[in-house]
Amino acid sequence: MARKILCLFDVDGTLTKPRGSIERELEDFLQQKVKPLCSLGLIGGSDFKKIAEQMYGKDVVERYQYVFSENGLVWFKNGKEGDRQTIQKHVGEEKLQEFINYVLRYLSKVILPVKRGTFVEFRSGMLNISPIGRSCSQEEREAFEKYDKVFNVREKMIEALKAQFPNIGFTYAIGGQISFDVFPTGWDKTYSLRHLQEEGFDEIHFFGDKTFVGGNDYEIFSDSRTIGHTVINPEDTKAQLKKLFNL
Ligand code: M1P
Repeated sequence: MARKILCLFDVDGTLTKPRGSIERELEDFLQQKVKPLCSLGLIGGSDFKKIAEQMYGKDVVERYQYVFSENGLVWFKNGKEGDRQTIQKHVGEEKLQEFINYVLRYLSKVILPVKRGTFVEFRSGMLNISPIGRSCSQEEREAFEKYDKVFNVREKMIEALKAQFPNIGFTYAIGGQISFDVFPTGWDKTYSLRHLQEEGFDEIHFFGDKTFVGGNDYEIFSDSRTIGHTVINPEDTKAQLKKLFNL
């Protein structure tokens, strides 16, 4: 009997350029060549709105059997939304506010070449914190990424948060160019696997570009329930799929 396989893809850097849209050629390849051979799933740190933008619209939930946004805290199976989890329910308002207030105080002292707006984005299952601010332009985003490689703005901030809140039970993950995600420990991308437990897959292949320790693909990539594949960009994802399925 044929093995029941799921291919689960990270979005940014794996199927698309950072915050970009998937190339039509890759989307056609996945839908026409790969989907007949296995189930397809997406797992992103971003919220659903951003994933839909990058994947040609909200009907992405019809084209991919599983769509996990915010690491699986908000998720869809065959077009239908499953139960959501929220960070405020889990952590409690008081503790959460203490944390957010510290973040804002910390950021008020950070000097950067440019600073824009939306420094804390509140999502269902996580906070996304951006020292430059999420409303920066594409050019400013790329400049910040370069600046951060030299000055480690995000890493230093994460260290400060860990020191200030040693027992809060949060995990910090740098998944993109201008921000980092903060979520309760265990709510990394492996959170999505609990929704797949009863689905009876023989193999779950995970493809991601940030599979190194500290990257937001690391936990799911190294989990014993998945077969992990490290990719360097969307072209590499396609090449590795061709090899896996002899296409
Ligand atoms: O999917 C990777 C990351 O993409 C965005 O990061 P940034 O805006 O820093 O490039 C964010 O949506 C982030 O939450 C996500 O982990």
